Amino acid sequence: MLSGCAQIVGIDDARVDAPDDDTTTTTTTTTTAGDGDGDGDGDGDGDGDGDTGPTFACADDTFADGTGTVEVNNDAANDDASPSCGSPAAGDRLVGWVAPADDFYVFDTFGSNFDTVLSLLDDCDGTELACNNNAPMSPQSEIIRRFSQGESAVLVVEGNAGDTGDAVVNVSRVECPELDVSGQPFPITLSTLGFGDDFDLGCSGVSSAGSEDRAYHFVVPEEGLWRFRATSDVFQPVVSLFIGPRCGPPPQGCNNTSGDGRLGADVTRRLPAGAVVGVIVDGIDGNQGEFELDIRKVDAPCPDVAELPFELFGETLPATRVLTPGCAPGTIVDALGSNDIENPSKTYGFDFFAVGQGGRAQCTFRVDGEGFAISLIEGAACGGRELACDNPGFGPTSASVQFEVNGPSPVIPLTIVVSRLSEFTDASYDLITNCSAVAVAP
Ligand SMILES: [Ca+2]
Ligand SMILES: [Ca+2]
Ligand SMILES: [Ca+2]
Ligand SMILES: [Ca+2]
Repeated sequence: MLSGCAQIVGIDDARVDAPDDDTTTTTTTTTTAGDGDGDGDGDGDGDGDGDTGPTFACADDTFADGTGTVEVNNDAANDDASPSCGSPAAGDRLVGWVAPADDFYVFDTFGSNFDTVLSLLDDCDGTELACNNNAPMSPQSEIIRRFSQGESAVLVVEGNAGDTGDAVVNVSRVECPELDVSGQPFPITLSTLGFGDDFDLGCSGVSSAGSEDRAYHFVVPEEGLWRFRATSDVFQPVVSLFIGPRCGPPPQGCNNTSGDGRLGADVTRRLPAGAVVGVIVDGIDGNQGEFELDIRKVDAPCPDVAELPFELFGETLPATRVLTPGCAPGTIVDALGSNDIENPSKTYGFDFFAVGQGGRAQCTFRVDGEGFAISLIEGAACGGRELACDNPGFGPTSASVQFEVNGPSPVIPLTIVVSRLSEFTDASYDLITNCSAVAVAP
């Protein structure tokens, strides 16, 4: 159902704390389909279905319970609203809606028999909040947005390119992530116990199948570097961070390598204000239970080195770290074995050159020294997805990651992260970049 849900290994994640989200049992109302009377079907808000929200003077129908399905027919609809997406000047049906609780909601037209456009207005003739013509892989439309309880919207349903027919308008609460922790004071004590084994994150090649897990929403309050960290006295947490309001996208990064739940796991990324992210906390070895989730802004420059030269010799790590590679620990025990300390890392920006049509290019980034890990993150300023991470363990004296492009491609900013594995890592390292390119004449 959800794209990218191959990672979901169970279907028992049933929002045990929110039994009202089962959209299949909520009221279905049907506007007299195909009645051909324009928008004057007269049921307005006075359909006796118990909705107590505002009256939408413009609406052809309303959602009785805040979630569920409303069916409308657009064959003879008036052109009352003009969504900003799709083709203009199409007849539309307007459906009033009031949020039954603080949550993220999915508005879609799946099940309609024509090419739909869907937009949300904050009121009749109000400001457009969102607009969608086509959901991925579908001519139907889908919008996901957070609303507070009692906030309302007018859903505009119309045809794309003159299309009309029977529209099915669905509203449901986002089921994964389940809980929105935005605005909470951190750290907070949470638990994965009883919330089902839905994810096998495969973080650093370690399976988290068999351990219960839970996903949390977080809305980024201000631009900056944000750290998502979980620690536990009862299990070794795995932390995965993804962008978007619904579980499924590939993660920006994940981490599980401290080897001790007390030391925890963390992912840090630069995120824009207002970004909606999900953080999944999972376990390994079949363990689950109580943990502390800490989400906080990290005030530090990132990358440490704006432009990585092709050869750097005798590099040393700073005292602390901003980013934690997915394959290296963020927190370690000091050499005396008595204190938990931040494991240092250093970040380098690199602009991967533009590649022409038919050309291809490749770079290998290698850290020479014993006891280092290296990570490759797409995007400028420590803000993207981790694409590769190499932790060779102790013994080998180098670790490397590669990036390759088959053109055409613009310049792609990257961030390289070098981290220690422990206090016994070499004091310095060399960082060597080897690139090759095949250009094709236009
Ligand atoms: Ca219209
Ligand atoms: Ca469409
Ligand atoms: Ca779960
Ligand atoms: Ca799991």
